[in-house]
Amino acid sequence: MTKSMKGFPEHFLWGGATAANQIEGAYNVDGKGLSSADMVAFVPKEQRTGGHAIEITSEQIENILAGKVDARFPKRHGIDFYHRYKEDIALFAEMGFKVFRISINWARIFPNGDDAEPNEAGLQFYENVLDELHKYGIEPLVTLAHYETPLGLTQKYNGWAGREVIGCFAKYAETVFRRYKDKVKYWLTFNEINMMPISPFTGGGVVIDRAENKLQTIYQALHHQFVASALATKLCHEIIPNAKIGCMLARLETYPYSCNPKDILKAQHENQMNLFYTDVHARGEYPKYMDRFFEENHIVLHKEQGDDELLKQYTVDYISFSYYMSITVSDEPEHESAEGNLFGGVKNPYLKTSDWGWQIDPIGLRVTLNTMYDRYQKPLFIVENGLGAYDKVEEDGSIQDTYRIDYLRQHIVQMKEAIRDGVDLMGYTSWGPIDLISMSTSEMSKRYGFIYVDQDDDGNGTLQRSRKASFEWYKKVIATNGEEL
Ligand code: BGP
Repeated sequence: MTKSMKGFPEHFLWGGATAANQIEGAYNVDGKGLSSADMVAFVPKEQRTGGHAIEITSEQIENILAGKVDARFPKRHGIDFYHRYKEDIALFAEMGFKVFRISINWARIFPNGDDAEPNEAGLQFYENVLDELHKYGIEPLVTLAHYETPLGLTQKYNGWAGREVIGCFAKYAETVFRRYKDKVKYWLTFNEINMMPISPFTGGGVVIDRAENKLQTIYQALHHQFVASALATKLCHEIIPNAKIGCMLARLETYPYSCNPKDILKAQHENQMNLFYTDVHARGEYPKYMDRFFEENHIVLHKEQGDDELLKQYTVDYISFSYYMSITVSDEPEHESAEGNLFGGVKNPYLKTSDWGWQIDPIGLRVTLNTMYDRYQKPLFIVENGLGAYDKVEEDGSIQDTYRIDYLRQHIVQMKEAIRDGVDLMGYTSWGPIDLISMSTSEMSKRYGFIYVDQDDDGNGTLQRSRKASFEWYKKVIATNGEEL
């Protein structure tokens, strides 16, 4: 048997992934400032447009701040990880996690985003979490920005649309690199950096309603994030020489609906528009195909001297991505649209969908791993994957989430195949190992966890944690390094 036939590498990083705003709660505790995520109110399903509820206008922000809005903000309360992290980490350790992905909420460290001094209580909180992880030999994987832009930066600079935010971010990054340099080896800069065009407020605290040329604002904000990401990479390597820092993309593997060359071309374009982000991060420059896109959309990026050099010099060490579904596109409008699919496209007749209409496609994960490794030859890390589903608590208190086990099993099988194809895969952190607040809908009932949290969409419940059937299953997967699925 050749080495590549052995399956998962010996030190494969198995674990789970979360984001501060979806788990911590305690949104106004210990000096934390408000962040973009704290402003997202719960919108009932019937009132949502496009399946999600994450955009916001400047007027809404003003009204919320003025207390004129009577709404619930589920991300402000999360699942109270802030006070229960010890219990939760003990459960992750019981499953045998090798790695746990968290994000640092920037507004805990710099409450307004541009304060002169960091907030010690915020720094101490993450230090406690990191120490708790190390107590069990769990390696932290830390995202610097996971949909949490301090609201102060939105008010002052329109979030990442303002170039000033680069400097604020660099200061924040430097602060946490220095503080946690002996505790964190794996870092990520921006979560799903390609969220910016889909939801600029979520992606970068950018309020778009008053922008004259929306695309200009969006791609300018992105340019600022690219530069900030390169700066963070530079700082990380200077401060923590043995650390690895990566980028993070919501990977949207896109298929042509048919062999009609028009469909093929359309799919190729969509794939380019998705891989553009990792092209910049990994190859260190804007790909040529973006020139045409910018020209046709009247976008003129304002770059400052040194920007291009920074991008070129400080490329990422590894590429991480989330993978939930694939997308299918057609040049012919009559094909039924895949409505629930967060990122649109048409219905793929070969795929089943989740309770939320996301098209489940494990083989697409193998395709994506091969595509990305061929393109970049850098190590890959799957930092999100999972099934959002309604769970039922049986009378005896158990939760038989076999559908979740099936979903994860099928994806892990394809990861193994990709490794056999020659892909260098560092690890896998399934999304939401403990139930958390949904990013796109702010629902609690969209559950991903191995661990159930007793809380409903209205915020009622004991917050008590319990193990689902998938808990034992994942524990076995990790213990056998992916051999027993
Ligand atoms: C990714 C985000 C996560 C997350 C996940 C699942 O896009 O990085 O924050 O929540 O999607 O999405 P949802 O919560 O909408 O089901």
